[in-house]
Amino acid sequence: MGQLQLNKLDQYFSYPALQQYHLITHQLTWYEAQNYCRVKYTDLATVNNMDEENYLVKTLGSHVTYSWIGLQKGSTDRWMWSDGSGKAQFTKWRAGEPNNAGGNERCTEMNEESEWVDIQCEDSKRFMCYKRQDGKERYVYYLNKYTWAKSQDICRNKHTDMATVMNEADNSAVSDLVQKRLPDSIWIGLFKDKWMWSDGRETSFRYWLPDSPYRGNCASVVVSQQGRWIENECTQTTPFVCQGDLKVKKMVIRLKVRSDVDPNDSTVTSALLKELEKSLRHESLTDLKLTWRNGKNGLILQRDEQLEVA
Ligand SMILES: [Ca+2]
Repeated sequence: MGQLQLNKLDQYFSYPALQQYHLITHQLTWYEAQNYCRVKYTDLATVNNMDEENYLVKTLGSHVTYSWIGLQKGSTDRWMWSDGSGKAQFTKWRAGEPNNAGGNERCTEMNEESEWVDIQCEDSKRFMCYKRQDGKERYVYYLNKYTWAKSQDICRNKHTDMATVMNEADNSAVSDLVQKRLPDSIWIGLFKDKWMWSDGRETSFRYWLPDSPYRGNCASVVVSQQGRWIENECTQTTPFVCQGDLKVKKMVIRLKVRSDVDPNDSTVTSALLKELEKSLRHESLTDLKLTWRNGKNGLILQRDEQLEVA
């Protein structure tokens, strides 16, 4: 049996590109979509921050109008940070707060005594943003008064996000800045919601479309609204976005072999398979199974006269 040359193997195959989001254009209910994503990929898409939101919008392109993401209303309210960092660990509530007066207090102000109070998000207030720069976080105090959602938009567009207060030192820093410039009560980035990610992550980035009339327990992305999210009935059927790697990977490898042996001799083809497998395992691929795929005329290997050296 002649010598088989498999040196330049890497030129003949490539790995599937690793992508976090996958648009699936089948129209399914939220639950069907969740099941589909869990079987084929990892889960429905989670969006953790503005960078991922932008990538999501890019993934959707103009292929669809609406798309499910992995956000669903749960049963428990939690106090979360606007910048996505999740549930509040440190809090500085005024005595008797949060009291959810009138049943609709879902946003947080820091009062002039540096204590926190839950109030309605529709109130207009001065607000505190922060920007991340060179690994440091700096607060930026805005004197114009807006609703909590509008303040959030401004902070995200001009800086990083609304102010996150992780400890006593942060709380003093925010409060000092307010006292020095113009003492008032201000919005901070703390809000309350029941929404949960399908993959179990406790991140709290939200990108709701303001004043949407739709109500429901599942979150849908509206492509025509810069990818902002709306509540939607979970039984509606729309396309959706999954995240994670495809669980079943299939690669078709085309290879050229320079040899003087008979290409349709089964000992040749099985020896080739062995060599290929060795080579692929060397590329740190595990759990792989190689088979030959017949060509058009039923032959596995076909002579390429121009390449053949007799
Ligand atoms: Ca209150």
